[in-house]
Amino acid sequence: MTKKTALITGVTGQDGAYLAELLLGKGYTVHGVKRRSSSFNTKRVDHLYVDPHRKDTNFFMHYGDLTDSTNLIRIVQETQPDEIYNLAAQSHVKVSFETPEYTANADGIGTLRLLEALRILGLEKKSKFYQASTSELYGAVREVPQSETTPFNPQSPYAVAKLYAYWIVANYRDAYGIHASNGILFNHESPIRGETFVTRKITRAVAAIELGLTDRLYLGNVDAKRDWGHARDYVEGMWLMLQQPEPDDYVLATGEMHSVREFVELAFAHVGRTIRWEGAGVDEKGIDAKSGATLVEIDPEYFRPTEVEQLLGDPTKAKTKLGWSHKTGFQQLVQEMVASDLIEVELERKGGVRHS
Ligand code: NDP
Ligand code: GDR
Repeated sequence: MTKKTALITGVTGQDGAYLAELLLGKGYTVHGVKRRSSSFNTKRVDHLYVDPHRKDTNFFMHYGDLTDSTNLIRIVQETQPDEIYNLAAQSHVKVSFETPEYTANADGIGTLRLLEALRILGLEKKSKFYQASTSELYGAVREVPQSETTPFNPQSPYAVAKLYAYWIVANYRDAYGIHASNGILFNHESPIRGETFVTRKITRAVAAIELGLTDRLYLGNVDAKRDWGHARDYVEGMWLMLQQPEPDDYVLATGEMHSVREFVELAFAHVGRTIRWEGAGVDEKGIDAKSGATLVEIDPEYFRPTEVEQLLGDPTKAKTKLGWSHKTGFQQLVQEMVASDLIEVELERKGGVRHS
């Protein structure tokens, strides 16, 4: 059998790194799109990259940007992928309120640019397409839990941009017969999660507090609830979607929901600390039950103009049709992230703590 070729946009992100590793393990040739940056941005995939002068490498990177059509067309032409995974995005919900136009351009129109590249190059029947859709589409939820048939009600410029991407993928599937699927993924995390997302921000702070590098963690809405899984499990689901004879849309989730508050409590519990909550609203504090020290404070700076209060996925369709289900539970996820950050923060000790 000939080797399959995959193209991953957003290869330098959390999911890109896990997916590249998964596909290389399956014997794929993997091409990743990375953005030009004035500083190094390939930390998550450096371990996969070998000198391109060596003949045995299966992993290649190309400079590119979802806001640049001609460059996307050139990369798709050069790589002739069997599978395209469109993971690139301005993926931070709060940041999307500050950069709404850029977010629409990269996350919404960027998806159209890639689909058009397929059409322009006549690859509609060759290249299967995965779109990184999101549970944020459900926004102010209209039913609990959310499945593939739950109506969307987006609550941020990010979610609205992703709504465009979701529908343009569905439209190009119907109009041009492209094998294009939306993975509607609920939050998934890992030790390489971006440091400004709440889970990683918490586990880094727990490690920094434990190592005496900082004394407290500032958070926004600690009552928000999410369905948190592990990125390692979710990239498996992405791949499975493109192995199906027919394209379709699938929810990937754990079917379990926890609050940010619970995440904080569990993360501190892994270093032997019990959090007691005192006060209310912006004056609420998380206190170390033993020492009485304030470890968590609320900073309204982290509130969003419109918030998504709760998300809970129903992964029944993925289970039935793809044979997919999550393997890593909530406890294990939090434990793995705290353990990893204790090591990482210790290594960074010399350079000080980065606040996200
Ligand atoms: P990350 O933020 O970790 O990674 C995003 C990637 O996109 C990075 O490689 C980033 O490059 C790249 N990127 C950003 N803007 C552009 C651009 N204009 N052109 C090219 N590349 C760009 O996200 P995740 O890995 O967590 O998520 C992957 C995808 O899945 C995203 O589309 C996200 O919106 C979506 N998603 C994520 C979920 C999650 O819980 N993680 C859940 C549901 C959907 P750089 O490294 O240079 O910043
Ligand atoms: P989310 O993830 O918005 O769900 O989007 P994030 O971790 O940013 O927020 C989750 C919830 O925690 C609350 N929160 C805070 N969030 C951040 N970032 N920082 C804080 O200090 C803080 N305090 C409380 C938020 O208000 C929110 O309710 C992620 C991204 O990966 C998207 O790209 C993806 O589409 C969705 O998950 C599914």
